[in-house]
Amino acid sequence: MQDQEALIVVDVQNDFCPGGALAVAEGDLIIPRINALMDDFATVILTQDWHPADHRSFASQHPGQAPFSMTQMPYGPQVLWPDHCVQGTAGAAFHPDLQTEPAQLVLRKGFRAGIDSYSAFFENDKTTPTGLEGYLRTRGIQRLTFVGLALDFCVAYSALDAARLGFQARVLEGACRAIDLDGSLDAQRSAMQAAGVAMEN
Ligand code: VGL
Ligand code: ZN
Repeated sequence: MQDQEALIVVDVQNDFCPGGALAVAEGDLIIPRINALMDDFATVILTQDWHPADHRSFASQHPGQAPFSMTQMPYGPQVLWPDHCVQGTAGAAFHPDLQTEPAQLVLRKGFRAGIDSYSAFFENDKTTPTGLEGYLRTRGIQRLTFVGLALDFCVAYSALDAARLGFQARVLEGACRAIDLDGSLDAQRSAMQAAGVAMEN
């Protein structure tokens, strides 16, 4: 593939795979396909969810509130998650089967205690940038293919931001798996379609 294309592999980390703290069903099954896809792209980017132990998206930081319940943050509604992807822990490491050598950039996100970051482009306030847009633009990369975990959270938020920023965005659903919380999968699929994200298998 050409220089203007990149494969963005979202959060294929131990905590999002079976046995992990925020396991996504079949999260590990997508890894062989993702590894094979890497051969087709001149640029491979990995994202890594990377939270401090006291991250405000953790239900453990909100006494009395259960994991998967909703709370209000200064920047809007936020799902409260089980503690996951804590910086430096085994859960935050990439799954051992994921090929990491082809990656030219590893982008960490969610490292500020007070704000979550589903998207690879912006934190959940939708304004604080991660720097990925600048990286892609300065390299002349315009077409993005997204795969990874979870389809209805970090993959969807990233693809939606990509489309909003004017990138040509594509999601390979067969190389993703979803959390599917209260209809989030259907809602995010519709949102991506409406935004012009190409949904392929
Ligand atoms: C994710 C929930 C919390 C994801 C990350 O990678 O989709 N979901 N943190
Ligand atoms: Zn997270």
